[in-house]
Parts: sequence; structure tokens; C-alpha cells
Amino acid sequence: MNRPLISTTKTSTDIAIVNIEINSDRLQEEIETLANFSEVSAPAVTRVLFSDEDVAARNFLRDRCREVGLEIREDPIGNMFATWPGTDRSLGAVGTGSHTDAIPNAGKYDGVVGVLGGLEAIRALKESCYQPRHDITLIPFTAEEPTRFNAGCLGSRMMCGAVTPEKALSLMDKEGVCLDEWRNRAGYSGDLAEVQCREGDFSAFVELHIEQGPELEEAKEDIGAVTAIAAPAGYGLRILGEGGHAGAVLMPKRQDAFMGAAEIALALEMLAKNSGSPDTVATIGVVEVLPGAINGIPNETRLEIDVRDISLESRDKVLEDFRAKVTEICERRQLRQVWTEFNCDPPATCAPHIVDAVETASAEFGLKCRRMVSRAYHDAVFMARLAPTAMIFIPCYKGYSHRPDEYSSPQEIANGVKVLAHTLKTLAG
Ligand code: HGY
Ligand code: MN
Ligand code: MN
Repeated sequence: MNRPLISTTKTSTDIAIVNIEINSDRLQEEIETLANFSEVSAPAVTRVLFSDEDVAARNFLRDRCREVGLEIREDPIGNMFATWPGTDRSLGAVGTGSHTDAIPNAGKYDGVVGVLGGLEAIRALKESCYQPRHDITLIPFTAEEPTRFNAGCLGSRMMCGAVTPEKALSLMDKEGVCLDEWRNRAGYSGDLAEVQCREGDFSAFVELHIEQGPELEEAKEDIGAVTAIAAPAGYGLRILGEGGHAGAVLMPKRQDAFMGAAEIALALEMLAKNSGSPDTVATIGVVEVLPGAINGIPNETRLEIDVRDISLESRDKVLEDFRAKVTEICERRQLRQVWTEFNCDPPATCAPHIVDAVETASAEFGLKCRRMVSRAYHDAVFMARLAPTAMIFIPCYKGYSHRPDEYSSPQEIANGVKVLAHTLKTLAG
């Protein structure tokens, strides 16, 4: 049972928490404003790395952080660091944040709740006259989504050294435009080596995010204290065969690159379903068939493959079996296979003391909290390599995400923000 809304000011619905006010109306207004920076019309949101819409969103965010009096720094890849100085600046910062980029035709809450909610948590703490010992830094990370370069969490990967400046500079989008060109267009330059953080820069990191799954809503619980984050693996796979005339080449003579890819796709689904782990998921979200003519036998099919599991072992077993299956299908059909690895990361384990702090904060506000895993990946996966890290989940409608009808209510979001504010206060001393 949530605490009743306590409205202490005439103009907005406030949720007072432990003598701190979350201004839910202000936060909702900002979420709606940010959603307008989109390549497509509402309710869908498309905001791809370094696009005009992404740059407009960054400008909006920078202004809102400045209005709160936060110190703003942006690194050469576009990660933003909006800092509330602590009384002892020699201590590692307590970080919070998420992302504002969005895949095509997504919703308006994925990532945004953690960025604007993080800003609201800082404002609420400031307005309560609390003064942290550690710096508290809000980080809108660059490119959490893989849309532009097939590299998810690019900003946080570079911060923890999981992607080198050389590797980053080699990235190119589907139109052949390289990372440097895109970041310069967005107003970023400088030595990418400066992106990597030093040991001790952060003492903790906690990310607020919508669950992107149905568990909390189905269990009628308010908060998820995340204990582990799934291990993502992403690959490009080109299947190469022989093209030809759709009418003239008889079936026994064909080396059809699409039919082979279709058999490979179904084999992947079968392996994921029969992996023995309920957490194994496999997706082929991008398929390109060449030459792309109704009467031309495909000579090439390009697949983009995403395989995940909370258990590294079961994920890697599925990948191993899948490679073997691809080889068997290609040999039988006289096709060739060309792989590109986009990423293959270990899962992240959340810091027990921060998970405890999330549970304590939830109890403080009379919110129901459950420990759970994250099946989506997040920047927290890479921040966990820099500092003790955890995540706070809030429910979202039917678990929908990466689609225009993604939704979390103002109350659900405010619950998450107040638990975040309380957790930041615990971590920042
Ligand atoms: O794909 C993911 O898990 C994240 O939403 N980028
Ligand atoms: Mn996402
Ligand atoms: Mn996200």
C-alpha cells in the first residue's frame, strides 16, 4: 500500500518523502517534453545516437541540469556528467543515470525514467536542504542503444575500458559514416582516451529503469531491487550463396542464401527454447535479403543476432551449439558464413549493500519490493566494472518496452524516484 499523495503546495501534486518532496508534475512535464524530440510522431519515439533529435534532447537536458546548479562536464564521446558537489570532493562520486537515446518506434520511458528521474531525485534532495558528503553525479550515457553502430552501451563501455578508442574510431554506420564524423556533427571532439574513468572516480552507481518485463505488474509490487543483469551477446551473420533467375534455376540446383538463413533462424529458436535455462532468449531483429528482387534468388542474407541469458554458461553453450548448426546447414546447402561479433559480455552482479539500501528505502515508504534479475542490459552492466552497482526497477504496463505503448504511471515513476533519492542519500553520506 503506497503512502497517500501529500500535496503541500497549491500548484502541483507532491509526494512528500521523509521531509523531501518529489514534484511529480514537474517530472511528467519533462518526460513529455523530451518525448517530443523524436524522428516519428507520438506516441512512438525514435531518437538515434547523434541525430538532430538526440542533440536537441541533450541540449534540453543540459539546460535542466544547469537550472539546478549542477556542474556540467561532457566527455569526447558525449557522456554527460552533471555533478552536485559533495562536502568532501576527494571521495568517489555516487553516480546515477541512464540513457535518452531510443530505438526506432520505441516508447518514452526506457532510459528516460532513469535520467529525468535521477534529476528529480537530486532536486528533491537539494530542496530538502540535505548536503551529501560524496559528489552525486547524474550521467546521461551516450548510445545505450545499439541502433547506430551495433554497439550498445558505447559510452559506458568506453568509460570502463571495455571498448578502446581505436575500436570506437573504427565504428561505421550502415551508410558508411564513421563515429568521428557523427560525434563531430553533434559537437563532440577531443581525445577518446579521456573517456576512460580512473579507479576511484565512482564509489557507487545506481540506475532507475522501467522493468521492461511483466513480473512486478503481475505480482502487484512497486519496486524491483535488481540483483543481476543479463549477459548480452550480439552478432552479424552473412549467409552467402548463389543468385540466379527465380524461374530458370530448378530447386536441386539452388544455393539459396535466404532459405538457408531461414533454416538457421529456426534452429536458433529451437536451441534457445531447449537450452534448459528459462532465461535464455534469442532474437534475430534485423534481416536483409540481397539482391532484394521478387524474381532473383537471394545470393546473400544478412542477419543480426541477439542471444542472452543470466547464466554465462548456458548462453555460451547455446552460442556454441548454434555455430555448429550453422556450419552443418551451410555445408549441406553449399553456402558460406561470415560472422562479425558486435559484443559478447559477461553478466553483471549487483552490489549486495546497494540492493539492501534499495530494499530499506522501499520499506521506508511502505512500498512492496522484490529482488529480481534484469533480462535487458543497461549501462549498469559496465558501471559495475567501475564501482559497486545496482538497479531500481519500476513496473511498466504489461511489461511492454521498445514499442510506442510502453507506459509507467506518474505514481509508479514517483515511487521509483523517491526510492532512488533515499538510496542516493544512503550512499552519499
Ligand atoms: O537491448 C537492451 O536490453 C537494452 O534495452 N538496450
Ligand atoms: Mn532499450
Ligand atoms: Mn534502457
